Amino acid sequence: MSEAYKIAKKKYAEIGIDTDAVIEKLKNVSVSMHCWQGDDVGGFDFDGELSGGIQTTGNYPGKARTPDELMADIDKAMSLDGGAHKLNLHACYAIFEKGEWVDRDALLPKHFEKWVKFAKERGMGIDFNPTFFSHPKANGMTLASPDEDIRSFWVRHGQACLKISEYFAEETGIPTVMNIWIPDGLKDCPADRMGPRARFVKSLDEILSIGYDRSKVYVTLESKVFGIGVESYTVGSAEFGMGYVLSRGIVPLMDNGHYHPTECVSDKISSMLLFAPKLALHVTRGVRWDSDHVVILDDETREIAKEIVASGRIDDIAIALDYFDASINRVAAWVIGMRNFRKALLIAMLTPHETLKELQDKEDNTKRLMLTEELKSYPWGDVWAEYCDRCGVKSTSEWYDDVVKYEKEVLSQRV
Ligand code: RNT
Ligand code: ZN
Repeated sequence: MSEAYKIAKKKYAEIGIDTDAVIEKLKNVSVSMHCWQGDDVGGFDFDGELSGGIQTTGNYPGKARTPDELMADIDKAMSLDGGAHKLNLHACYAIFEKGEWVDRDALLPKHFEKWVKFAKERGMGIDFNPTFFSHPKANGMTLASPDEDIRSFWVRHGQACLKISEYFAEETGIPTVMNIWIPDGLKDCPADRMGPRARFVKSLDEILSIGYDRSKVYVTLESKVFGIGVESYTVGSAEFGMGYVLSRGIVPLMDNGHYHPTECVSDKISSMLLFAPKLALHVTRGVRWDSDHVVILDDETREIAKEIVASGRIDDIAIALDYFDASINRVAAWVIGMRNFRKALLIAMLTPHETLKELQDKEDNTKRLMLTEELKSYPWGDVWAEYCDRCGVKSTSEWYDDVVKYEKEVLSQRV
């Protein structure tokens, strides 16, 4: 235990915070790591461009090209972020035997056997996402399509994914979050806004109608404000998402890159928690038109973490990361984002929320503001260093040396 930690521990004890207890709590918070940062959302089932209004820019060398490469990169990244993890997969990451291939509406649990083995060996659960983009049938709308062949194809895909999600939960013994996000929308002003949304409701109902074990699979629906090429109208808007999930008893998923720039997910969490028993988050960083930059330790990231912790409902919130940057070392991108969100959670756990709440309720807003600002220079960095130590990971940028070595020995060989 470092001298610096001992001093920090004392300082936090003075405001009623037990840093040892915080460290233990933080270790157990599971962050779902998105496999798609490792290969620019490429997947293994189709060669072709990423579609659906999302885009990965950059061509930093070393992208994972095969399941084995992606698994090795995931291992490397997870080993540099102390604490519990889940693995977040997309359906397009199905692994086929040589010569075998099935379309997305025919995917089976066996196409994910290798992922299950990978997760089980590491004691992790798996989260899952049907892939309603980067596919020949995803050039226009998917679950909201006016073309019945296309719409029903995607409904079958959603149903197949529900069964695969159940398989993940059964195999790992940990519930699976299955997140539905569709890119459906229109570039220009719609003549009919209601029709596609009504079809989306119908499709979602059809997916859920096959029945599934709600204690094992949490189906979430992710809304969005717009995407590239669908600037004027997004079928799965925020109001659509909220209405659907609350009426069907499924779980809302908020991605903080999916709202107008002055809207904050941190302000939405408490409202959602008052009406939904569970909540899921995609933690990301929006920059202008892009919703998927690497998570940094900015004010909104900290505020989201604060709301999660202060709500007292952290166990009801599924935390996942969602970004993809191909312009920097992809493993480092994962690690930077994961460590930043964990730091944000740590800072939130080191905050005397009860004291601050009391001040707010007493309307002593001056003292509340003073204390909030003073806390910003409390020695959370020393607690972070101790946390990393206890998790067996490096606390400073030294972890980066590992990534540089990995780049030299592994990533740079991928040519
Ligand atoms: C897209 C959504 C969605 C995707 C992933 C790949 O805007 O955020 O969550 O990023 O499914
Ligand atoms: Zn997302």
